[in-house]
Amino acid sequence: MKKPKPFFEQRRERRRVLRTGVALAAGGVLAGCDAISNNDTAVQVLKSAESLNNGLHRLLGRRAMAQEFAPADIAPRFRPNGTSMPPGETYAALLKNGFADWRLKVDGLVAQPLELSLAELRAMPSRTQITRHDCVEGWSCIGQWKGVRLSHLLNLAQLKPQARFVVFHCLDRMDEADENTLYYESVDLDDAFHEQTILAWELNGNPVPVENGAPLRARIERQLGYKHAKYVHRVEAVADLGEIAGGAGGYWEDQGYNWYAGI
Ligand SMILES: Nc1nc2c(c(=O)[nH]1)N[C@H]1C(S)=C(S)[C@@H](COP(=O)(O)O)O[C@H]1N2
Ligand SMILES: [Mo]
Repeated sequence: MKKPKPFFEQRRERRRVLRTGVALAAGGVLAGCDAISNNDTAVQVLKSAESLNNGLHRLLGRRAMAQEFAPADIAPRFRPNGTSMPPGETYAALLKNGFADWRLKVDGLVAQPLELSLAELRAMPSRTQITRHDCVEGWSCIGQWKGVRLSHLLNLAQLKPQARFVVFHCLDRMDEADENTLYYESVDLDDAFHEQTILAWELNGNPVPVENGAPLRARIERQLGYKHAKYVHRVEAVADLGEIAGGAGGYWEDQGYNWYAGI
């Protein structure tokens, strides 16, 4: 059996844990949450701070991190799937001038709607992560993504209390002949505020290629591939999903896929 640690050492350790918990609670930061989830004291501290920080409440839900990989694991080419070039004039025009006229809207149930250029998004604090993408069709691919945390945008826009989901509206039509088949996706606030949920503008050190969702695509690392909306141009906060398109919360969900595709 292991010898118990002297009392002063235990106390020092406990103080350190408490401090970490308080810092996390104050900042609403999730880094290292995996490590603290096993610690009752830290979890207690986090819980007591809920009333102070509403955003943190949601983080206590499904906050475990997806595995991150080393640069050596990055695939030479990130295999594209689904749309690889959105059809139509609108996207062609945006692409032609390097997305200078492109804007991301953040609206719906928010107090402060946002409209942001690519340059403005790039100037925001960013997160870089090397993760594995898992498609339901049975393939995986590892890539490095850089972008703004969705939580950062939602905090700027200030979600209204009724907001329960975040919808990603995309620029690509799935059926070229049918105007009403725009790709879209949605997540709940657990995934929206997850540390690794980002809107990425960079893949493997370069601007996101057209085939992978230029200029901006979602990374929802705890979910299967089809949740990772490409060509995102609008983020909408809603109370329920029933009014949007087929009502199931996403293009593939409207065709029968599961809305919750957690991995
Ligand atoms: N807008 C849009 N997003 C999309 C798709 C799509 O066709 N259009 N395909 C989805 C599927 S099924 C997968 S596996 C991934 C593929 O991303 P990739 O092309 O970067 O590999 O994007 C997802 N997001
Ligand atoms: Mo997929």
